[in-house]
Amino acid sequence: MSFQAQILTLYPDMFPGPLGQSIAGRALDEGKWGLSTVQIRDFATDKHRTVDDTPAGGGAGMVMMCEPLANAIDELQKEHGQYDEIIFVTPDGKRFEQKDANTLSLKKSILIICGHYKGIDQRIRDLYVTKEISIGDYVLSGGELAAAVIIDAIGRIIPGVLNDETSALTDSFQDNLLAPPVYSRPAEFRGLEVPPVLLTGDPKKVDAWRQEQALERTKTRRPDLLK
Ligand code: 6GU
Repeated sequence: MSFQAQILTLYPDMFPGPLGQSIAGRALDEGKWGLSTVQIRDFATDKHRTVDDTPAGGGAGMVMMCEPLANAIDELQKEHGQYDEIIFVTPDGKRFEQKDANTLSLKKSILIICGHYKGIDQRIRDLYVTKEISIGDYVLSGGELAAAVIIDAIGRIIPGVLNDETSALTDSFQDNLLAPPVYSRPAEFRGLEVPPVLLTGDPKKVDAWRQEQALERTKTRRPDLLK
């Protein structure tokens, strides 16, 4: 198996969720990549299985404690060996982009830590975490959806997962351009025609049109990508 993701979470039932469907889901069923979850609470040390505590210095909210997370990671690394990356998903992480998905798709094994409440004790970040990733400038109630987004973006570009091998290379963002518009049949629908160049059967002309449209779309919608 080329890629293994393990997720440390308080909500393992959120997985595989959407990752069990569609292209990535089929590849998961076929064993082309792997996904497993570990319940952080199983590594709590008291009889109430406590995983959070009040913030040092006071203030609102709760913080995920060191011990359950450290015990979980230690145990997993003992069983599994070192991970290529230990990722903490957090709104204060580095913004996730296509190139990060590309890089991560080449790894053999990653562990993703999903936080809740006000976050996790900084010492877990200092001691274990190799990458901190945010999926955008908004706050989710926990890291699980962010982890699913990241894994979906990775899963679909793992070699052998897409049936059309070249398809991932023509996605939006792969060359810092948005994808051009696409059409299928019929040639006319409610008065709107498929651009005639797409019906010429001339691949050079089609490519040139797509390139031009991609550039045009990027200029109007995402000029920041062209800088
Ligand atoms: Cl990675 N986690 C949470 N909780 N919220 C987010 C996020 C991550 N990325 C953007 N918002």
